[in-house]
Amino acid sequence: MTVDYYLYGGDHSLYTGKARAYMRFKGLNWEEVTATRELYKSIILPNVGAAIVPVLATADGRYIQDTTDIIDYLEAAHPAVSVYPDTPVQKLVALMLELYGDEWLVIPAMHYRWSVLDQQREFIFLEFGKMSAPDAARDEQLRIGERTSTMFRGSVTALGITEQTMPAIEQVYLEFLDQLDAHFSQYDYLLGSRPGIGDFGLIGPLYAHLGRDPVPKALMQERAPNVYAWVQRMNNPVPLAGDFLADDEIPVTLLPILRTMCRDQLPDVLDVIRHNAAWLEQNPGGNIPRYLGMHPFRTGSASGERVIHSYAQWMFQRPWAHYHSLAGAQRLAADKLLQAIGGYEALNTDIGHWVQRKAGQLELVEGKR
Ligand SMILES: N[C@@H](CCC(=O)N[C@@H](CS)C(=O)NCC(=O)O)C(=O)O
Repeated sequence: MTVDYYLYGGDHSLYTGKARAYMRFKGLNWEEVTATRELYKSIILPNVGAAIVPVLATADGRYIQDTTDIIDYLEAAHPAVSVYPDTPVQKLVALMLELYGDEWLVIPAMHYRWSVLDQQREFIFLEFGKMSAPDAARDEQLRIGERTSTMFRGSVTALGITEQTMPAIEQVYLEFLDQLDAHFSQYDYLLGSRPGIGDFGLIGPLYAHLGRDPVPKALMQERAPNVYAWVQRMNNPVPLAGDFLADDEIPVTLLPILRTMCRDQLPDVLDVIRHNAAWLEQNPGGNIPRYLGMHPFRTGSASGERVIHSYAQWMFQRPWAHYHSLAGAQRLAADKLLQAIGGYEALNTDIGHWVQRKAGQLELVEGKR
């Protein structure tokens, strides 16, 4: 291995964009490898237990899936210039925004890829085709892309994207773009001049889909040029540069974004936790299925049904555990922020059944806090 790490992924893959931006910022000695059909068979499936990207391969033969685990593994190996703020409230906000990017902004990302497919069909199918079969002819790639994207295309309804919810999904996304644009007109990154874990969470949906697919990219360039400029900075960072704001400051420009997250996403996550707990009580010691049916959700003024994604609990446990590790003045500062954004109750909800990831599979299992 001439490099320290390989990252198997793809240009149009949401989560590859998160890991890529992180690895560039850390200035690591690594290479990105397109996850072709052959690599899915020979490397990804046998080592990860599922057909999923991105996957990090290390020089000592480890394969790590899940961008959060990839980032935490690399942070431990390369601690200089951490992407985790070390002050209490900034760390809480960064972890919450990672959760928002990873698990909620997937909704507008998938909407603006698949609901407007008639306006960007060739681009999208070609992207999928090029990844599976980089050496095939263009027509063949289009055919392959149409086939290999079927699962993603078909997941739109499960994500809650329907004729009823689409107007609200768009409205909430446009408000988000305006709010984030106002923020990035003043700051290079979410919490200062250094990208943190929250920025890496947001870049997933905001690059591969919303900042790259033709229709939403044009929308972002037109409506939120400062967000588009941040997408470019995230993809071409000055490695290891910058600082988080002094004195644990949270820019007020982030508050409306955090409020929307608490209003829309946190009720969904708390319900996921209830479903995971009920499942574990019925199936002690089992592997929690990735999807546990459908449940009601709300976004903006719309309500609908979406899949119960058991994994969301694992992501939520990160800000939750951080918050519950705080005491004294630090806890009070976090409480003040949570009260201001409507997240106090959610972060103070007890988690009866802790979950954890297990190597070689995507299904969570019950774990110890
Ligand atoms: N939480 C995972 C999500 C990865 C993920 O969903 N990757 C997509 C492509 S961007 C995929 O391969 N999905 C296939 C699947 O979920 O089965 C991470 O952070 O890596």
